[in-house]
This record gives sequence, C-alpha cells and structure tokens, in this order.
Amino acid sequence: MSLLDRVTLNKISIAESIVFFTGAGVSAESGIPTFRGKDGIWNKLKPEELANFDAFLKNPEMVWEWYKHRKKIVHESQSNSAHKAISDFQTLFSSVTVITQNIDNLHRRAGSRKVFELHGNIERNYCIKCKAPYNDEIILKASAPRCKCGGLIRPDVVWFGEYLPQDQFIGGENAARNCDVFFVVGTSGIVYPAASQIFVAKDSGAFIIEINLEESEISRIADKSYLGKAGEILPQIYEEIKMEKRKSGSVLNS
Ligand code: BV8
Ligand code: ZN
Repeated sequence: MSLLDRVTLNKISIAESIVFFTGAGVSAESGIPTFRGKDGIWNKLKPEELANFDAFLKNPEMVWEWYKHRKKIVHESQSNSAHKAISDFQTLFSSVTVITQNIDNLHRRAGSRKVFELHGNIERNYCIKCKAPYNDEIILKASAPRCKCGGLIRPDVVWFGEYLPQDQFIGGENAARNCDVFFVVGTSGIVYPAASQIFVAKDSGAFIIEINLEESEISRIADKSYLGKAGEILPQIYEEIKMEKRKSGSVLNS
C-alpha cells in the first residue's frame, strides 16, 4: 500500500533541490530524548535553568553535569533509519540539504554531506574567554573545566538568548529559499529563529511535507502531513521515490 499520493509523488520526483529541516524527533528512535512532549527532558528540568549562559556562569558544575549526561547518550547512540533514509536521498537527487536544530551529529554519521547545524554540536567545546576549541578529553576530567588561559570551557551549543552561528543560519536560509521540496521532520516548530526557515521555504514556493507523531505549529502551513515515526515513514518515502525515478530512468546512482 503506497504512502504517497500522486501529487506528492510527482512533486518530490521532479524536484531538483530537496531540504530536510529536522528537530529532536528525528533522533528519538536513536534513544535521544526530545525536549517537549510527554517524555521530553524539559518536563523535568527547566531550559532556562540549564540551556542559558547566565545559568552556566552561576553554576557551571550543574550545567556541565547535564551536558556530560547528554554527551554520553549521544556518544552511545547510533543514527537511525530516518537519518539513513535522508542520507540515501543523496543517491536520487543532486541537491539534498539538511538543516538541523539537533546537536547530536547523527545526520553526518549517517552519511549526509551537506548539513547546517543551527544550534551547534555537543561533540565540540570552546573557551568562553579565548575561544580555544577543546575535545571531550579535558571535559571529563573536571566538574567545571577551564582553559589554559583560565577561562571556563563550554559546550559549543546555542543557548536561549544567544545568536545562532551566522554561517549555519545563512546557509540554511539560502537552502530553504531555493528548494522545491522542504521536509519538516520531528520538530515542534516553536523555537526561533530556527523555525523561521520553514516559513522562508513556504514563502519561496516550496512544497512543505511534515513528518511528526502529532500535529505541530507547522501543520497548518504544511502541504502534506504524515503522522507517524520518522524512522518508518522516511524509508518508505525513499523507496517509493526510488521506484518512481527508476521507472522514469532518472536515478543518479544507487
Ligand atoms: C535567539 C540548545 C536572538 C542546545 C536549544 C525569551 C528570552 C530569550 C529568548 C526568547 C524568549 N522568548 C522567545 C525567545 C526566543 C527563543 C525561543 O524561540 N524560545 C522558544 C522556546 C519560545 N530562541 C532563542 O533564544 C534563540 N536565540 O533568539 O537569539 C536573541 C539574542 C539575544 C537576545 C534575545 C534574542 C536560541 C534558540 C536555541 C536554544 N537552544 N537547544 C541544547 O541544549 O540542546 S533549543 C532546543 O529546542 C533544541 O535545540 C531543539 O532542537 C529545539 C527545538 O526543539 P525540537 O527539536 O522541535 O524538539 P521538541 O522536543 O520541541 O519536539 C520534538 C518533536 O518531534 C515533537 O513535535 C514530537 O511530536 C516529534 N517526534 C517525537 N518522536 C518522533 C517525532 N516525530 C517523528 N518521529 C518520531 N519518532
Ligand atoms: Zn581560553
């Protein structure tokens, strides 16, 4: 029983450029907890208390405890079938871009080559004073690791009230402005300015396809919504598009 109706199948098959805009839901099946929703991590902890710079300065040990816990989860996790299907789209289309709000690096680990990380990457750290980069080695040795210059080291993620990395944001926005099909996968769509890129795609005429367990802030502007697990829906969409492109003789390389 095919998942894609004729219109959606055509829209995707003839597309030149595809973008996948992802949130925590795309990594849920890798065992990485989402933020909101019934078992979200932010039900227990308040983001303001942890994912912000003032909280970090006030209590670096507590914030580091949370991030070390999350680093461990990410380190032990694998990319899942949703990340893999997104990577496999690169064999069907010459232009596939991922714009992710996630900090878990799982898209790259699954083979996606063009990834814009709007909220940073938990596998990187830097000194707040001299910006020197640090890998996790020093992090694991201290409750509030410090740089040689004496500055506190922090995770390279974007906290509330902080600007997003300009190069990543502009890269994502350009991709959103110039794509034919824009998938929105596993995001509640409430965090800005990241979520604004969905509206950039919409206003630029892209066909918006949402994949989520439930309705979200984005559902009202989606041209098509698929309710269910990204790890089940995306591989099925990939297979149906691959078949369609094989029929029309336009598969890049499999
Ligand atoms: C900014 C950090 C400019 C790393 C995150 C008051 C004060 C200050 C700022 C604000 C304010 N009010 C509003 C703002 C702006 C604020 C904001 O948008 N707040 C929201 C909460 C209202 N934004 C900011 O502060 C941004 N910066 O504005 O700077 C500025 C500068 C100076 C002064 C003022 C302004 C920075 C935002 C980045 C914050 N950092 N994380 C970390 O520790 O992780 S946010 C956090 O939310 C994550 O990055 C996450 O990616 C992001 C979005 O969440 P989602 O990915 O959507 O995850 P969520 O759990 O919400 O949803 C998961 C979805 O998946 C659900 O819909 C679920 O149904 C679905 N799902 C689950 N399983 C599956 C699934 N779908 C499919 N398959 C499944 N299996
Ligand atoms: Zn330093």
